[in-house]
Amino acid sequence: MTREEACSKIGEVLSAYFGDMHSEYSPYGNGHINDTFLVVNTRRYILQRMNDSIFLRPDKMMENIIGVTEHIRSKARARGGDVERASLVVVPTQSGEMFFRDSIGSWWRLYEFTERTVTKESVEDANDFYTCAEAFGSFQQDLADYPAEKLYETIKNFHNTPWRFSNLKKAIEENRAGRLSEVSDEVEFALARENFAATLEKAHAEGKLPLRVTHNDTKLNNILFDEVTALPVCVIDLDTVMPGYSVNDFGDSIRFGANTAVEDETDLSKVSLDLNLFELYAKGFIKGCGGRLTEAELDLLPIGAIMMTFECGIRFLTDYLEGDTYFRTHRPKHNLDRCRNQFALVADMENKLPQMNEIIKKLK
Ligand code: ADP
Ligand code: GN1
Ligand code: MG
Repeated sequence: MTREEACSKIGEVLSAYFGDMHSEYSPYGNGHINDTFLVVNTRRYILQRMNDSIFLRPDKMMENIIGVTEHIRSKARARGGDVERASLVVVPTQSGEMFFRDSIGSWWRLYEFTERTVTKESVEDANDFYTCAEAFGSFQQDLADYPAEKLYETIKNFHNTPWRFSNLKKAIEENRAGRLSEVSDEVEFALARENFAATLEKAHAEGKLPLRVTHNDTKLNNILFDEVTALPVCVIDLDTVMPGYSVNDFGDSIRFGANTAVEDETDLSKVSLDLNLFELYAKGFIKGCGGRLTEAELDLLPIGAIMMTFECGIRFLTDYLEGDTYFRTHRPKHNLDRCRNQFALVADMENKLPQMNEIIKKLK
């Protein structure tokens, strides 16, 4: 089923939530995974079709989200924060369900639109990146006492880089979309880093890197900023909240926000790691984590940045080889462009590893 077909029962969905009330709706945002719509009637909502080829149990995912959002709201209440906007608010259907399954089997959920907020697709003001870091750090902090055993693993092995690596190898062998000959440089780049791919899993196995409840998708556009104060209001996109490594939450933000180019920029001379943004983010994240990061986690922050960039690059390459079935693409070779971009960033980060280490040493 195409995405258009999967979304074809949207009228039925709106009836389940709003009965006969007339609603306007239009596609919204720049997410690569779910189908997001802005719905407007007496107020605004975010309606999403959950991607059930990626999230195999949307019902269990919604249980995670309800647990996590309640937990975050209780933390905001305790510190006298903006409770209403502190986390996503799931809106039930008229019959009281926390999600809706339409007649062709698509899974939907509705959130209140978090008003007076904006999303940023790139760092326009360096201070936004600092406050974003603090927000992702304190998000992790807020969930430090969340019972991890209650969390359903929405995507198995999500940030298990050696597992991602083996998927790439399988995609190379199968060459399902017949594109292998186009990507020999990228394949060579990836295969040369097989040992590196295991660094964090190895540190974890040796007891050096703890599992924590983490966000796992810490892109800048997964934070809502107040449109007046420009301060972060809410961390969104909670689909992948699962046990993970703090350094990956750090790393994924660096990958996306400290790149001097956007994720799919094709002029690779524009791609590089902005060390000033790296330093600002590190400062904010360490502060947001409230002194909880261990010495080993602090030392591995720069590796987390390279790892998330490398992993994302191999995921884009794998998807390209498999015929673009995972990430939403907007043009031919989009996944290949993204892969090249991420690998260029990895190469620059490898050169700048000594400087990244110096920065962390200074901040510890
Ligand atoms: P995806 O998993 O596809 O990335 P997201 O949940 O991140 O989907 O949503 C996509 C975009 O929709 C976000 O980047 C943000 O701009 C917007 N968005 C999502 N939830 C809300 C909300 N509650 N209020 C306002 N905007 C939202
Ligand atoms: C996806 O959903 P979105 O667009 O925030 C992906 C991330 C990738 C990112 C690359 C569930 O994030 O893992 O890092 O694209 N999310 C999922 O931009 O796979
Ligand atoms: Mg998102």
